[in-house]
Amino acid sequence: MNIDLVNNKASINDLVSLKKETPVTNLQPSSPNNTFGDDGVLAANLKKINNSGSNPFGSPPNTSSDKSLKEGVVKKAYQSFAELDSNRNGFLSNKELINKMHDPNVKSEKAAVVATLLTNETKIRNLSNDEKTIESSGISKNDLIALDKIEGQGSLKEKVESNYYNALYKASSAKSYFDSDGKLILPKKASEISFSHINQGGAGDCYFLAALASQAQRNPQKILDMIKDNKDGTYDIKFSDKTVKVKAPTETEIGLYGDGAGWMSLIEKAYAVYRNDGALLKKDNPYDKSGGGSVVIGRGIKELTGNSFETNLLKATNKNSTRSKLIDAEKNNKLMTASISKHIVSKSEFNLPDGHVYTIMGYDSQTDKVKIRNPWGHTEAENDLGIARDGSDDGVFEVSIDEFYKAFSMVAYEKK
Ligand SMILES: [Ca+2]
Ligand SMILES: [Ca+2]
Ligand SMILES: [Ca+2]
Repeated sequence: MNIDLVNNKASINDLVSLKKETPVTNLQPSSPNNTFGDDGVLAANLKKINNSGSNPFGSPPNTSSDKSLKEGVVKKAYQSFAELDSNRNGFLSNKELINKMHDPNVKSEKAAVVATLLTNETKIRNLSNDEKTIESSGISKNDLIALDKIEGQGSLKEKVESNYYNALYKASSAKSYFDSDGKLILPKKASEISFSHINQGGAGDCYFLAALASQAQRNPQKILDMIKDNKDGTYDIKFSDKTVKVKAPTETEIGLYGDGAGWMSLIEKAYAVYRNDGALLKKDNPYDKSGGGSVVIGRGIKELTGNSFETNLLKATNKNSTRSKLIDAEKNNKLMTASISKHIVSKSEFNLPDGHVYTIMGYDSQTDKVKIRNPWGHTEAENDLGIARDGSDDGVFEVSIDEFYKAFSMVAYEKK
């Protein structure tokens, strides 16, 4: 891959390969008690301080000049600073960035800057000591200057750069989701909906998207039926027990979260609002509330269909019983998902991401193989060389029933 970061030039091919090489980490909070995600309680407390909106110093921090900044992502962020700092206090707070995320007029490179700063906000704001106590007010210009000076492989700056190009690639692709008037293009018939439109991004909603892909494969009409265009820029999205109203996803949201088609990003956005509405502690960014991972494997099935589900721990289920349940589910168009929750933060057999939920696409009794799809839309069973065994890293892959038992932990079947 040849990305000229100095002159900030990258071809679409480079961006495609970068996107593939740098998947957003989707590992889920592993403990059922950890309702708020990894840093939930601390983040909530920090947010309270943050939202008070004032700089404890009362004035913006002193800033050295940006002349030393190299051409690149950090400089772009620096140059957007005044525009992003809505209250002009010298700090880009989480809330300011989230407001920009919701703004449909923030597009392309600016959307990618907002997405990147949101992803790395906590780490960047700690780079320069601008505040008397903790660095809670947000990202300062000095933080960005400090970030620009960091070099090296695996460094925060490198991560920021890869996040930026990933978000820019996705935001650029998202232009095709809208017509020339800027209106979201939605499928008119079920045949225009495909599971391959679902690529998970930075939200921890694998269990929902895995079920959504199952629905897209088995009952695409049900997905069409979920969406009502109110013709006023809002959409009603119907889940099994509640309908939520949302605006079309913005380029920043698509840069950060799921992509692949407009309908997919719209439903994911609605799902974030749906989850956040019922949350104990509401977040400014509803997408933050979607975590839960492999411990809530069947949840997406229920939220989409209204039907309950059966979960089987593979270790405690014999293979013939699993075979017949897979056959029955496929025959009766029941949604199916499978989870890996073995080592949680490492990888499972065949290098499959752990702490993650997948779609079961089907079972072939002739070959005794289970067909699976990773909701990321990439990263699948690999050979010893780390290459997709079927030669195409599109997230869809087959495993023998023995391999299925080795790699996966649990299966959820819709009950109907
Ligand atoms: Ca500010
Ligand atoms: Ca700081
Ligand atoms: Ca494949």
